[in-house]
Amino acid sequence: MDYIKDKLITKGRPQAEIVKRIQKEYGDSVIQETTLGQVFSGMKGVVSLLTCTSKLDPDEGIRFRGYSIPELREKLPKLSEDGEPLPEGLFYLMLLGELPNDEDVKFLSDSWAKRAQDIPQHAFDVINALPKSSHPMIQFNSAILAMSTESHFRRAYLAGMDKRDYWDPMYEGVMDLISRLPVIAAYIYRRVFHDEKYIDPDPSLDWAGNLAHMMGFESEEVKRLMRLYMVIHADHEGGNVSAHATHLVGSALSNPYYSFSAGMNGLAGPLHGMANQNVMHWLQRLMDELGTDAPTTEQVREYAKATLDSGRVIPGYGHAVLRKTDPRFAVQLDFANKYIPEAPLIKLVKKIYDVVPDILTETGKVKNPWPNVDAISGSLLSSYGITEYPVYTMLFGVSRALGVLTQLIWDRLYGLPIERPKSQNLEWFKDKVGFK
Ligand code: AMX
Repeated sequence: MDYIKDKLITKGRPQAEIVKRIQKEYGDSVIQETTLGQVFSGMKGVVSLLTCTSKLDPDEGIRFRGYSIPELREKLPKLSEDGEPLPEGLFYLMLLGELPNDEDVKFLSDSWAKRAQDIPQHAFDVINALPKSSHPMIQFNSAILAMSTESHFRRAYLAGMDKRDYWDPMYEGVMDLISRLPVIAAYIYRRVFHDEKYIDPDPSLDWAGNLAHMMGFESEEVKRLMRLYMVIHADHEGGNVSAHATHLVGSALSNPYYSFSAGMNGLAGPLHGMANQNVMHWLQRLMDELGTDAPTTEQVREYAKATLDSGRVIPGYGHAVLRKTDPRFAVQLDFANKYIPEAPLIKLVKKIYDVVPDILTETGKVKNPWPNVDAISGSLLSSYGITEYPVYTMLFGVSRALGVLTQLIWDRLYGLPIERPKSQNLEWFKDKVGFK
């Protein structure tokens, strides 16, 4: 019996009623004015989405259902005292809005391990049909789309389902999809980088620990890192590209596989999730050009300036919302300082942190000169032996599923309609502001 599902509908029904009532009774209330600048800068700050899983404060960073990352590290269940929180616990928190206990987390670990056993063979065939040289995100997303043949939602919709029940097959599909992503990701990793020497899942392991195991990493240290990585990348409010794309496509009642695939296409962009891979290329080029992994401050400054002068961005720095150092960067730095302070890549990350914010500030246009999550995540993975940069965004994607797919269930619980903002041509904007 899936008691989580029972809890979800018990909490979800009254919330859905509020959504319906607030729209009916307060639908004409003005909540915000929008400037042309906001529209032309990518709708920054325009409140237009209803999201319950997490909230991003520009100065403080992300909170998941009210809990900051340091609080989650303290309050979510772990496997051992010095371990990191289990992503299963974060999923439970985002889904139900309450902290889980050890049994809740164990229930999810077991349930996901079981659901992961039924991946259709054609998902692997689709991966195998692609050249190994194709980016892991191409292989990952192709497999996600291929698995949509299994969609509960699609079947139930075709059979004729009551609107109020949409959340139910959505929940089932989301649980299947989340459970299967680590298997798919590890398969791609072993296919591309380890001569197709695949490793079977171990159903006794937790979700993130199993991912490390299937990738070929058996040490508790790597499993601990994987749990941290999976927790901190899970969600970042509703308006970021991967979350918004998943939500938008889901609003057409596309099944969770189609919806999540849309999100992953967005995550693969260099300004979003692909930044973690690009940071590594940027660091690698720096080390290659200078012939050292310990450059001087002056050398880093020159290298960063040359990047800006050639019209490129410094990957891993800046953010559309954040205006301070990303707490997801800070927690990884804290982890690295605790366990691997002498790792050359970590020392390099710190040197760059000392130098780059000032250089970005000097440009006079970068709104946030501070590091984001991607400035360190690849260096951390690499220092632990996961040295293949192209898989970093895929690992980000496995984690991001937790948040955006939880929200997708809530979208259907809330009964949200198809999304359809208004667009206008340039003439309209010119007229509107009296452009001369
Ligand atoms: N290096 C150089 N220039 C930067 C910069 C950076 N790291 N961050 C911002 N800028 C530039 C912008 O390109 C823009 O230049 P323009 O006016 O000539 O077009 C100007 O500064 C103003 O941009 P902004 O308002 O500060 O940022 P934004 O909201 O438009 O973009 C982001 C945000 C993250 C795309 C941008 O900071 C960036 O490109 N960073 C590098 C890529 C990166 O790390 N992305 C990962 C973000 C986190 C994630 O999603 N995983």
